[in-house]
Amino acid sequence: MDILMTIWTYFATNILQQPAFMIGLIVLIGYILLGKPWYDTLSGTLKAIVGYLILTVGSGGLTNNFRPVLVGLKDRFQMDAMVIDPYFGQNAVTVGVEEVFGKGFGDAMILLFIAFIVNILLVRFTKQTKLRALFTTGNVQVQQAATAYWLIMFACPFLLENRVAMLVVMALLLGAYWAVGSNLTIKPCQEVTDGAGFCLAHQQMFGVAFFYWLAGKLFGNEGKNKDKKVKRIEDIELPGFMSMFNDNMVSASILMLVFFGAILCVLGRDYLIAGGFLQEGQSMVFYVIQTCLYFAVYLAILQLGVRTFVAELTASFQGIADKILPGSVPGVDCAVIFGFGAPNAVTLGFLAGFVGQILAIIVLVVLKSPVLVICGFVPLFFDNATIGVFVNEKGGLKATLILPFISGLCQVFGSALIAGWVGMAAYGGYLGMWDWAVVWPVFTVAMKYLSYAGVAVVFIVLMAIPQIQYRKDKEGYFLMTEDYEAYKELREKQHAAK
Ligand code: ASC
Repeated sequence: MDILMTIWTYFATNILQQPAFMIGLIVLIGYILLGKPWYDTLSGTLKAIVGYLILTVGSGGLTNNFRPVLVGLKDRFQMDAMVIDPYFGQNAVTVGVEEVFGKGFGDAMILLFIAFIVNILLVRFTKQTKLRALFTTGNVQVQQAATAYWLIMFACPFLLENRVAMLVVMALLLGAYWAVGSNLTIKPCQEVTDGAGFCLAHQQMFGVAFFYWLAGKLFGNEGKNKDKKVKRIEDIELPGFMSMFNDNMVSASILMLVFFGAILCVLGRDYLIAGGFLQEGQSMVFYVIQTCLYFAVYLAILQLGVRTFVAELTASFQGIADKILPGSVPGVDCAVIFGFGAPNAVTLGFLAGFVGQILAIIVLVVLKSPVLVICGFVPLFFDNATIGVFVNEKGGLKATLILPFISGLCQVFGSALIAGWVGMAAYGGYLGMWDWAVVWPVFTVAMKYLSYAGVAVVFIVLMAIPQIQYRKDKEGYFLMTEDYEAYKELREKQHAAK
C-alpha cells in the first residue's frame, strides 16, 4: 500500500498537477495507440509539452504582472478584505483547515486520485452516463480539491468521524463535477473553434455553458429572433482613427493603459516604491506604460502556446478516443480558447467583468458587509475573458459587454457570501472563480440543510444534466465530437426543415 501511495504521489506531483506533462503523456499514449512511428510520437509529445509550457509563460506572466497591482489596492486603502483568487483560496485552506476542522490536508491527494478515477469511469461508461470529457488540468484540480474539502466538511460534519465515507462522498461529487462541467462546454467549444475537438476543464465551466446559452437567448438569433443579424466583434470594422481598435494588440494596449494605468496612478508612486515595484528615481510614466503593455505581450505568448500544442493534442487524442475511452474529448485550460474566437473579446470581456467586480465591491462597502472582497487577477481575467469569447460567438458585442459584467457581480457577491458563511474569509482568501462563487455555494447549501439527502440530490442533479443534454439532441450529441463536419450538415438540414 505504501509503495502504491509513493508511486501515486510521485505521479500526481510531477505529472497530474503539471498539465504540461499531463498533456505530454496523453499525446504520447495517443500516438502510441495510433501506431505512429517513434519519431512522430516523440516530436508530437515534445511539441505538446513545449506548447503548453509557452501557454504557462503567458498565463503566469499575466498573473504575476497584474495580481500585485490589484492586491495592492487592499493595502493602499487599508481594507480588511479577502482576496478572491485560487492561490489565496488554496492558501486559506492550507492554513485554516486544521484549526477549523481539526483535520490536516494530507487526504487531499487521495481525494484527487479517487476523483480522477471517478471522472475516467464516468467517461468510460459514456453509453450510460452520456459523459464525454476528461479533465487534464491538474493545477486547478488541486485548488478545487482544497476548496471542496473545506466546503464538504463544513456542510457535512457527520462525515468527519468516518474518513472513508468522507473521501468517497468528496470524490464522487468532485469527479462528477469535473466530468459534467467539462462535458457542458463541449458544444460551445466546438462551435467557437469550428470543431477543434477539445473542451474546457477549468473553473467556470457551468458559467460558460450558462452565459453561452443566455447570450443565444438574449442577444442571438435563436427561436423568435432567427432573422436577426448578430454583430460579432470581428464583424465590426471601425472607421477613421477608431480603426486602430480593430487590431487586437493595439486595442488591448490602449484599454489597459486607461484602466490599469488609472489603478497604478491611484496606488501612487510612494506605494509602488515601497512595494518594490518601482525603483527610486525610475520614471513613473514609463513604468506604467511598460506594465500595461505587458498585457498584450503575454496574450501574444499565450496564443503562440495554444497554437503549438492544440493540434498535437487533438490529433493524438484520437488514439485514446478510439481505443480506451470511446468518443471522449480532452478538457483543457480555459486560456486555450484565447487562441480561437475574437481576440478583442478577450480584452473586452475582462474589462466588463472588472467593472462588474468593482461595482459589487462598492456595494459591499456601502452596505457595510462583514466580508469585504478585493479582486484577484485570475478570476477577473481568466473567467471573464473566457466568457467574453464564448458570448461574443453567440450574441456579439453587446453580449460581450453585458454578460461578463454580470459574471463579475456574481463572482464578488457569491464569494463574499460563501466564504463568510463557511469561515474561509477569515483566512484571507477564497477561490473566487465563477463555478465556485455560484454553483458550489448552491451545492453547499443543499448539503448543509438536507444532510445525506443533500449529497444525493447534488449527485443526482449532476448526473441528470448530461442525460437532459442528450435527450434534447439525440442525433447530434455524440456526432458533434465524432464528426464535426457531419454534425454541421445535420444542423443545416434541421435548420432548413424548420
Ligand atoms: C486558474 C489558475 C491559474 C490560471 C490558469 C489560466 O484558475 O489557478 O493559474 O487559471 O490556469 O491559464
